Amino acid sequence: MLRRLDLRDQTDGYRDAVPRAEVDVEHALAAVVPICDDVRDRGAAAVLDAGERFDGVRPERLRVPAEALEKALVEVDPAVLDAIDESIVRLRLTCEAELERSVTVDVAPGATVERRIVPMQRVGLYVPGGLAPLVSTVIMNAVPAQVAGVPGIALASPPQPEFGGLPHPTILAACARLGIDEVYAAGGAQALAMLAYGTEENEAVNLVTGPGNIFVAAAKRHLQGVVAIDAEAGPTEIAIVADATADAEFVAADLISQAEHDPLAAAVLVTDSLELAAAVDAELERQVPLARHEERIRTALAGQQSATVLVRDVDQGVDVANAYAAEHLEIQTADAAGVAARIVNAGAVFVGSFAPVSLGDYAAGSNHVLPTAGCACHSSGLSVRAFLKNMHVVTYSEAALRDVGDRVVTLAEAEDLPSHGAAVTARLGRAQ
Ligand code: HSO
Ligand code: ZN
Repeated sequence: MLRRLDLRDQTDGYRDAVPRAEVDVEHALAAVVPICDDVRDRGAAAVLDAGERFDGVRPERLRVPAEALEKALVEVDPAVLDAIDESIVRLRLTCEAELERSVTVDVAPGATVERRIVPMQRVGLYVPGGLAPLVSTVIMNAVPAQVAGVPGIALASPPQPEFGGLPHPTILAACARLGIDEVYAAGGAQALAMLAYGTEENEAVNLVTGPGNIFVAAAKRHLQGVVAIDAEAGPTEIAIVADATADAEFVAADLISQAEHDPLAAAVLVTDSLELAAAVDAELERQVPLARHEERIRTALAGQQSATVLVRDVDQGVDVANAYAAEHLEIQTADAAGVAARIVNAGAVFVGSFAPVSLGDYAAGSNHVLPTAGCACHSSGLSVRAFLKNMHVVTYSEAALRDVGDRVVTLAEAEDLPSHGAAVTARLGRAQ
């Protein structure tokens, strides 16, 4: 099911050799820009019109009424609620530990610079509806925002025809559980534009986060500048570095788990063991027909973005994995922790046989909103940090300014900006 890519003789150039999906965000921009412009110009009506066109339903209002959130909470399966709660608790623990604190530095006597950490004031969280109601994505977006202390959190998710134009009830239940009451029934590019520009029904936000399809990614690219964005998420990816010690059944199950997301999802096995590669193939043949979303999975595994990459040894496997910079990387080798320590490019790393990616998707305590398409070489997954800004707060006494004033004047002169220096001498002159 997986094509083979033999890199055993190759010693460099892995970045170009690894399998990649061709995702043409630029092309999607052509479709997305008029939608965004329409929302900017006509507000809520444009969001509702686009929803009717793309989601097949026109809710009465964009804002989900409080009663609908309460109703979803009561109606959702208690076992789902319990799992949501556990997921929240674990992620919150991680987020609280990651929360950066403000620091004040005494630069000189009477001179301090504080690095003050402040939360974004309003953020928009996007939760796709698409092929699956991603209730876990509500948690992954909302918990870091809440731990960061963001006072205004809005969430948008597509209206669903089978639920009377509301977002999926499990998504609403998760919002209610998290205490998020500003929820909008809006999806795709129109939702992003709604959050970015604001409409008569909603106030604009400063940052939009969350995954989505190619149109959501294109909308993020277009709206960047109007709002900050976390990253342009592409189709999900799993790479597994595995040697002969790996369990083929686990490896195959994990590849299938992410292929289940999307026909464009990428599943990449990197191994130095021909025996393991063959055993994983056999396991895929056995497991894929048993999967509920068999067709989607088959398409993803057969796609050019998926492959078994043969390497000489685990060392080369590490180099290939770092070049690929997978959204999710599993290490299923002897001394998995030692191998994982050498990984520098991945959205998240899952170490050993008992940390499958789907654990991280739901309840590991890690975040599942992660950089895709090789962006893990420069970007990080969603975390509290995305919702925080740091601001230098400068406090100098008169004596402290006097102490360094000459230097300021000298540098201002050197830059031919004497009025800069004059702002200092005005103070020092008068004080004497
Ligand atoms: N693997 C996806 C997230 C997800 N999986 C949500 C299941 N639900 C991207 O990290
Ligand atoms: Zn997943």
